[in-house]
Amino acid sequence: MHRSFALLAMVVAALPAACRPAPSYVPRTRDVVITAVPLLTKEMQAIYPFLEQDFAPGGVLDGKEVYAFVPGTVTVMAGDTLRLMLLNPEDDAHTFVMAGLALALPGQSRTDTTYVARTPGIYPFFCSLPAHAPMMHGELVVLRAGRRAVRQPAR
Ligand SMILES: [Cu+2]
Repeated sequence: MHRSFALLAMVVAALPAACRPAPSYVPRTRDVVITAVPLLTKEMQAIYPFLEQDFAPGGVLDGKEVYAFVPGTVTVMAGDTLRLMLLNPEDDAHTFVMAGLALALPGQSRTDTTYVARTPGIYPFFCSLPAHAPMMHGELVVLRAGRRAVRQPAR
């Protein structure tokens, strides 16, 4: 019996990686830092003169300012625990809203929280301030964990 098992183990080890069963995934804790970054704000009109027209009534940014969450996409595996650090280094306030989570991000603040990515899917996160929508957003991508989580592309 031991000999058969050893032979099987040798055969499996000799298979190309694509043919071997993927190991079961063990959820982990991930540190994720997301920063609110100003891209085109009213304060920048002195640097970019074109912004004066953009922010004027009827301009393409009338009533808006462009901010981003960096990174805009966070990818984890189902079951992972995220230690989220949300940084807002500038003086304007923001929010961070996602399924099951709604946080105020005051100016020049750091907000720490924990989030468990339980279910596979794509979850948008965004700032809920109307002047920052729809530009200030991102996505949490939660991949299915388990033996079939990692697949080779079809040929
Ligand atoms: Cu905002």
